[in-house]
Parts: sequence; C-alpha cells; structure tokens
Amino acid sequence: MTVATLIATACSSPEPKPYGPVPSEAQLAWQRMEINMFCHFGPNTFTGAEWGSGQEEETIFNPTSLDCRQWADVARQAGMGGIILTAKHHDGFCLWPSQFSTHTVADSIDVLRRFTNACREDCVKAGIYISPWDRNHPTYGTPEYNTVFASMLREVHESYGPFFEQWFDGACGEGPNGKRQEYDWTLFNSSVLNINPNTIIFSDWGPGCRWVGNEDGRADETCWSTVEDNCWIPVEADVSIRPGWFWHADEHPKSVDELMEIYYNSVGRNGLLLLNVPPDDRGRIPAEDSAVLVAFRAERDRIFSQDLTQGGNARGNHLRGRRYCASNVLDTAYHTYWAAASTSDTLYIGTPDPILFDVIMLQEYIPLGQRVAALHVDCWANGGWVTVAEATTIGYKRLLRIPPTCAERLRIVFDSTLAAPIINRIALYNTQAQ
Ligand code: FUL
Repeated sequence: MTVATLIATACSSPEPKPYGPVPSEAQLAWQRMEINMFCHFGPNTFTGAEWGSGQEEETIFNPTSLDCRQWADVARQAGMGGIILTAKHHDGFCLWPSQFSTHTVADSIDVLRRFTNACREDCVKAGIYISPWDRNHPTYGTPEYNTVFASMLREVHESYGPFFEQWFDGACGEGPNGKRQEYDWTLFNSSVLNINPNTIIFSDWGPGCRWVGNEDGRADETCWSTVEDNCWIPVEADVSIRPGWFWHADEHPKSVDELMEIYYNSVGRNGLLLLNVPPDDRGRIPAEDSAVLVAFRAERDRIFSQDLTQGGNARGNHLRGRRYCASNVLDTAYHTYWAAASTSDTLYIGTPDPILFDVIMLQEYIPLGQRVAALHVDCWANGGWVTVAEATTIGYKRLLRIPPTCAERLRIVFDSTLAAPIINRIALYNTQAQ
C-alpha cells in the first residue's frame, strides 16, 4: 500500500459502530451532571425523626424563613447542576397541596412550587423524590393505593415539571406484621414517562438509573452501566453530607477530605454522586454546610483544572482513521475520541518534560457503549515499562489514584475489552500542586 492510499484509508474510515446498549441522550446528559444535590425536608426536619410515623400534625411543618432560592444558589456555587427534593417521604406528608391526600402543605406553603420556581430562575434542574412507602395514606396496603400514587405522580409531573429525575425509594419498614403493598411499577413508570419521556427514573433497578447498593456514596471498583447485556442503567451513589438524611440541630457536615474521598469513589468509578444537603428548620441550608460545599468545589477545581498532559502527544499502535486519532484523548471536547483499531491496541502518551502526577483520569466515549473490562497503566523508567496502576472498568469516568509518579512517557494497555476501546479523554493531575 502506498503512503497516499494509507492516508486516504485512514481519513475515510467509517464511524465506529456502537457496542451493546448505549445511553439515551437524557441518560448521557444526566451522567455528565456528575454531582447533584439531594434535599431531605419535611415534618422530620421539625421532629428530629428520620422516619416519621405519618401521624404528625400538619402544623408541625413550619419553616420560619423558607428560601429555596438559597438552596439553588448553594447548589450552583458548589458545581451541582440539579437538586432532588423529597416532596413526599415515608411519613406521607406532601410538600405540595395534593388533591389525593389530606396530609399536605395545603394550609401553609406550597414548597414544591417555590422549589421548582427557584430552580428555574437559577438555571438548576429540579428533580423529585416521592416515596412509594406511605405511613399515612389510608389506602396504603390496598390495590387502590397504586392508583392514588400514580395520580400523585401525574399531578406533580404535569403541574410542576419537567423534572430531570424521579426518585423512587425502595425502603419499606413495615416489618413482618405490617401492611403489604404490591407496587404497580409499570403504572408508576408510565405515569411519569408519558408526561416526560426524558425524566430519569431512579429505583433499585432503573429504568433510568439504579441504586448503587449502599448509602455511603461508594460505587464498586468494577462498575458497569450495562445490565444483563441489554440495558443501559448507570449507577447513582447517594450519601448525606451529615449523619442523618434530615437536618438535626446537633449534627454537622462532613469535611472536604471526606467529600473528596466520596467523589473519587463515586464519580471516579463511573457513578453519579447524589449528595444530600438537608435544609434546617428555617428552610435554609446551614452556613456550615454551604461553606464545606464551596470548599469542596474549590478543591476539585484546584486539582482538576490543571491537566498535566497539555502540550503532550498521544498515539495508538495503528491508525484507524484521522478523525478518530489518539490525540483526541488530550482535548477537552466531549465528542472527539480515539477509536482503537483493534481490541489489543495500546495508547501511548508523551509529554515534553517529565511530569509529576498522582491521579490518572480515563473516560470512555459511552455514546458508543462501555467496552473496557481491564487495563493497566505503565510508565517508562530506566529503560523499561513499569506498571503504576491497574483497573477494571472505566465507563463515563474513572479516576485512579497512585503514589506520586514522575514520567514523560506512559502507555495504557487494555488487557480485556468487549470491543475495540473508544476513549475520549485521558488526563493526569497532581493533587499536591498548588
Ligand atoms: C432510604 C430512606 O429510608 C431514607 O430515609 C432516605 O430517604 C434515603 C435516601 O433512602 O431508603
């Protein structure tokens, strides 16, 4: 083959085909939000409980200076593009004047309206949590409850939506002698999706995203967004900034270091982090929580705004096509990527001078599927390759923390892949840099 033919072949390579299930546009946009805020707020904020009995007087819910705009401001400043509000927790109390319950804010404030208005004004996306388990509603435990619950869903999605996410909590504490409710998930999901097909539905199993399996904000090191080879259902890792989900006067927020650990273990393992920040009995996010959140954002910015590969170069073993060349992994554009020529291709990165780094970021181009099952990263040192990191899955984003390492040549070796890797970003960071 002549050089000219080679170049012509390289330039005209067909676009790589997706492998396996891929995210919908709404799921991709959701995943790219990376961190959202959860707000647990309701009668428990005033009683000190975590699970209300459902017998609380409606008047107990009495925020003295409710300010949803402040929630939205805090979220935005902390780099969180969405907020999910507990519009009905297990106690059944509705933060909107529902036609389908008497246990609501009808005689006080329509919190859901204030919340959705504030989010819209502040360009933060609004999401909604409505607990299926209901300790107040008289129909709970009968088939009629499914109709009531679906009506509530239609009511909020029609009158207050669009919501970017609908959160269905799987918890139920009824115990062996308690009420039994067979939930009609098909009805619940269609009640939401018929109104807004782009709402991401969270539950233990999806269909939009799924529970990570713990309340510590921690995904497993091996984390697939694909389920049973035919569905794309990424994980969401929920955790509270405080010990409880609801505000309690004697509790305090986690430190920036703890939040960074959570970030590495959630966003850094192909999950979305849903961080609960509970408003207090005034209806405001306490100053100590917002201060930690702003410092958490500043710490992420400090580390991740300095990609040390800048000015460097990247190449694969074989060129699949110039459009998909390896240098695409070094730019910040989301939709440019390196498409490996084969499953056994290797990615080489070089920098003009030796750099000191302790975090390696990898991102697969998930619109074409999740493909990488195992990899290792080597650095060139003293005339040979030395392995500095090993990992299994990548997915949307993987952050690998390693001891401080100095190198000017690296390679990423794909040890196991379901199809030829497609990588849209590799970056190197130094957490100790000022
Ligand atoms: C759990 C609930 O029981 C907690 O109260 C909280 O809402 C948490 C996010 O989910 O299952």
